[in-house]
Amino acid sequence: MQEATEESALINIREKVLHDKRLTKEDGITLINCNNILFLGNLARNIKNKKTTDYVYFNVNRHINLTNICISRCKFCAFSCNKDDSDAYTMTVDEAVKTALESPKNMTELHIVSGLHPDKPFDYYVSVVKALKKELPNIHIKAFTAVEIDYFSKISSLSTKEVIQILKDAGVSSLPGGGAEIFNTEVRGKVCPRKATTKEWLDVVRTAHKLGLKSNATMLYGHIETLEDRIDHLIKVRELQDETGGFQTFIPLPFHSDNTELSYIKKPTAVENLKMIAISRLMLDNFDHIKAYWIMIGPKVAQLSLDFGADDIDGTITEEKITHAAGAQTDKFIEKNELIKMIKEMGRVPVERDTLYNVVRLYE
Ligand code: V47
Repeated sequence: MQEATEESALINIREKVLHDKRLTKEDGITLINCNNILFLGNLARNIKNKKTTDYVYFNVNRHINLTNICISRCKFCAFSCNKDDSDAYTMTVDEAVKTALESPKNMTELHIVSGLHPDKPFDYYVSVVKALKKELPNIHIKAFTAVEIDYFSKISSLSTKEVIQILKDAGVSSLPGGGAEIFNTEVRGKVCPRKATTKEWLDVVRTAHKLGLKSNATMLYGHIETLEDRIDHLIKVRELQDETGGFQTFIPLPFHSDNTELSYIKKPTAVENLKMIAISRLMLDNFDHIKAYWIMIGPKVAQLSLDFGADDIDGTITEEKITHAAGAQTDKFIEKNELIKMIKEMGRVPVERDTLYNVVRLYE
């Protein structure tokens, strides 16, 4: 009886999706409890194909983490440390520029996120951006999560709007999607009590979008949140996208627990990761792009996810620290040709993009 009810709920969901009707929270809960991953994959792939045809996007980018010293010390984070820890580091402006210059040929994007440093003033971050822009004027700087911007506002006594405007004038052209974690207040209070609240994260992003900066959104899943929390998170992101239209891509991030305070929790499985990609695609009907972050789900599952609704596999990265501190077994860097091969093997057309999804080159 229960099976028959579930089946009719899934048929109803399929009809809605195929007729471009928005899914409700209840639909989301049905999907996340559904173990028929081929059903989820088919439906999500259908939407991906409608939105971005055979194209699968990637870029040539480099991650830079200016400091790992962080006052937030979230329970899920293995990257952050205290000022007096032996592996603590903070780059000078010159070191940040030197790191950026050690980048792959034809790089189009620098992705910069850092810890919430107890002493560095907001001016330091502005100086880094200005120096990078001076040395690499054609590179798109995607920098600072909503959490960092909220923190800059608190340490500088400027409004978040002023902070964003100053960063934009210095050379920041979009925001990455990190720091969203999980929006459920109780869970957020347990895993990251000292960082921007859900409201603060959403407010900063809203302000950035209003100031003309695009951004991404993420969700960290597979820790202590419930399946319902995940669906609620997707709906909050969807509501803000209805309001601003400023999000480019959504990236579900599976929790890696090594060296964290939650190290007893096992990493989500491949099936769970594929399911989260598909459900993100189905719930986020107002997003053009869903990213399969190969660093966190692994290149093999990232490749499969192209049949589960993803249309972006991120970039070459060059040097990844956050997930590797938490036990990621993937490489820290991938060659562009490898990304192209992964996409082609799935019968798709690799599209090298810039951060704003302008086509740099098609590999047909
Ligand atoms: O904000 C931290 C998450 C995020 C762990 O915008 C962890 O294009 C798993 O946001 N296990 C940083 N995840 C990564 C990020 C990102 C990555 C790629 C592309 C983009 C984009 C954004 O990683 C953090 C946090 O949510 N995180 N610790 C961990 N142990």
